Formats: sequence, structure tokens, C-alpha cells
Amino acid sequence: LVTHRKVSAESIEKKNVEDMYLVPDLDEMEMMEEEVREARPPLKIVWRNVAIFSLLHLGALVGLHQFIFEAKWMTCFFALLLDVGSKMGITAGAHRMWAHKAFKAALPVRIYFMLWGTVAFQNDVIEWARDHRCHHKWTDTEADPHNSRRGFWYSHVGWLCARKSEKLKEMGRKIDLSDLYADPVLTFQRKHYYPLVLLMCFILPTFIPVYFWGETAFNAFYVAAILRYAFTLNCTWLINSAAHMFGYKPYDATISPVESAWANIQAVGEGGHNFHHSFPQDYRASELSLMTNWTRAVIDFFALFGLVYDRKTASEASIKSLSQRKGDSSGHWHH
Ligand code: ST9
Ligand code: ZN
Ligand code: ZN
Repeated sequence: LVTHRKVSAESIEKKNVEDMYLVPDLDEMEMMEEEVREARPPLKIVWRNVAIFSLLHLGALVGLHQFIFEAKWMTCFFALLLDVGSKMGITAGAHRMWAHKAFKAALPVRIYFMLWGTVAFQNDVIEWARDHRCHHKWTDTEADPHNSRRGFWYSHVGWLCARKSEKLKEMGRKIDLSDLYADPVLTFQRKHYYPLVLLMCFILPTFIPVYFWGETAFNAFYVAAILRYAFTLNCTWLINSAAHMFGYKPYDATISPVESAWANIQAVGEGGHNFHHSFPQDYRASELSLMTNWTRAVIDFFALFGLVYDRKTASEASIKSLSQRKGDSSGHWHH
């Protein structure tokens, strides 16, 4: 199902980005593939993480039961709100703005995305962006933290349950993070990450339903904290697993990321992953409809008030040219 055709040197020219360290490095990718052609280095499993993620998902089953049968509708609605809001913190903030520098934002908006991103508890933005920059620069190699050649489960959650390889750390040290360390919002988040996570991901989601609409603490915790968190995580992880495996490749058929309409819905606008890997600095991250690109809608909304600016887009001509040269002719996504 997964076709990893060799990436040709020519595809580098398509990258419409100004920060070279965000551009896939095809020579290094080829070199690393040579190294592991015989056998991939074995994984060192971190059982503590396996146990934590297992418990989280067992807790999510309890939460699912309470969501369906016991919790107040306000609590269920609140959990969905937290799901969408925290996804946006990741997609607009950690992903498009910080990892890719696809647009700039004023301080209040950066604080807003940082806090929502903390609700999602997916590591602090600096760590998230470092891994993500590695993912784009050395996609599907040993220096990609969630290398999809290691299979669905590895790229979905397995990579969070194993030690990172020496290769990844060695290559990752080359990634420039100075822009992120220069943002006080991010150094603040990193410094106080665990207390912030405790508050934003677990305590407030439990406290608010109890205090404001008399939900039981049990329901609030299992539905708005545990179930919601596990659900949001899996939606995010699907972009690393499923969206690197099953779908169309209208822009560049030589890479693993795909376009996926359902992923676009569950990942609030990040389903155009073939587009995104082809034009990583385009703030829209996809050409799929604005109806489902909620992240873009939020970014554009802030831009109306001048709170977001310098939104970068790939040119129509380069998009067309790339899909004609490299696309799989599933042109129905492409206008
Ligand atoms: C979570 C993250 O879920 C989810 C991210 C998803 C990403 C998706 C991206 C693709 C989608 C794009 C679109 C967005 C879609 C959004 C959709 C929304 C619906 N380079 O980590 P350590 C070095 S997190 C260079 O301990 P171990 C570095 O020196 C869930 N160096 O390594 C580091 O020290 P420091 C909650 C690197 O011991 C040192 O290594 N979080 C790099 O091998 C030690 O780092 C968890 O569950 C690098 N890339 O452990 C935590 N990386 O940091 C899970 C590391 O001080 N993680 N170094 O600089 C862990 O427990 C551990 O990291 C580990 C590895 C066990 C996985
Ligand atoms: Zn990807
Ligand atoms: Zn990206």
C-alpha cells in the first residue's frame, strides 16, 4: 500500500520556502536510507510510556461510557469544544506558525495559541517543532521521529514509546531553533510546562463542569479531561500514520503523505498532507475547502484585525506546475 518511490533531486526546486532548514534534504535522506538498507536499528521500548498510554486509553473507555450514558450534555459539548480548541492550538500555533513560520502573530494571539496548545498536551512547542522540523527535513528516514516506513503503529504512537535513535538526535541538533527560543511565550511555556499542563489539560477541564453546571467530578474528569485528551491525541497521530499511507497524491506522488478529506475534518484542516509536504510554508497547509480548513479560518479571522500578518502562500503557478509534473492525476482535489 505504501509506495516509497525514490525522491529525485529535481523535486527540491519545487519547495516554495525561504528558510532552507525547513526544506527536505534529499542527499541526506538518501544517505540515511543507504545506512539502514540491511537492517534498521532495533527499538528500545520505554515501558513506562507503554503503561501510561495504555492506562490513558482504558480511562478513555470509561470516559466514552460516561459520555454516552451518564454525563450532562453541557459536559459533552464542553469536551468537544476543548477538542477543537486544543487542536487549533496545535495546528495554527505549534504547527503552522511556530514549526513552519507560515505566518506571524501579535503577542495576544501567540499567548492564545500557546495556552490552547497546552490543553492538547503534546510536549512543549519547542520540542514539538524540533521533532516536526526533523519530520519535514528528513521525511521517512531514521532522522524522522515518526518514520512511516517503520509502519502504521510506529508512526502513530510507537515512536512515543521508544528511545529516540542516536541518528535522530545527531541530525536534529542541526535544526535551527533560535527563532523559537527568541519567543518569550515559548520559553515561558517550556519553563513551566508540567504545571501548565496539569492546569490546562486536567484540572480546569475537570473543575469547570463541576463548578459551572454541577457535573460530577468523576464525569468531568473522565469525559472532558481523559476521553477528550485521548481522542485529540489519536486525531493528531493519524496525520503521522494514516495520512502518510492511505490516499491520493495529486501534488507529488513520489512522497508518502496523502490528501484525505476525512483527515481534514478530524484534524481541523490538516488533511491536505500531500500539499503540505510539498509546500510546507504555505499557511493554508492544504487546498481542500475552507469549509473544513477551520484552522485557516481562524488564522484569517485574526488577520482581519491585524493580529496575524505575513501569511505565506505558494504561488498558483508552482502548485499547478508541481501537480502536472509529479502528481498522481487524482486531480479532483486540485483546482
Ligand atoms: C505527543 C506528540 O503526542 C504528538 C506530536 C504529533 C506531531 C504531529 C506532526 C504531524 C502533523 C502535522 C500537522 C499537525 C496535525 C495536528 C492535528 C490535530 C488534530 N532533535 O525526548 P527525549 C535530544 S506527546 C535533536 O527524552 P529519549 C535532546 O537533547 C504526548 N535532539 O529522548 C533531548 O533533550 P532536550 C505527551 C533531540 O530519552 C534529549 O534528546 N508526551 C531530538 O530518547 C532527550 O530527549 C509524552 O507522552 C530531536 N528531534 O525519549 C512524552 N529529540 O529535550 C513522550 C530529542 O532537553 N516522549 N533530542 O533538549 C517521551 O517520553 C520521550 O521523548 C521518548 C524518547 C521516550 C519518546
Ligand atoms: Zn507528515
Ligand atoms: Zn508540517
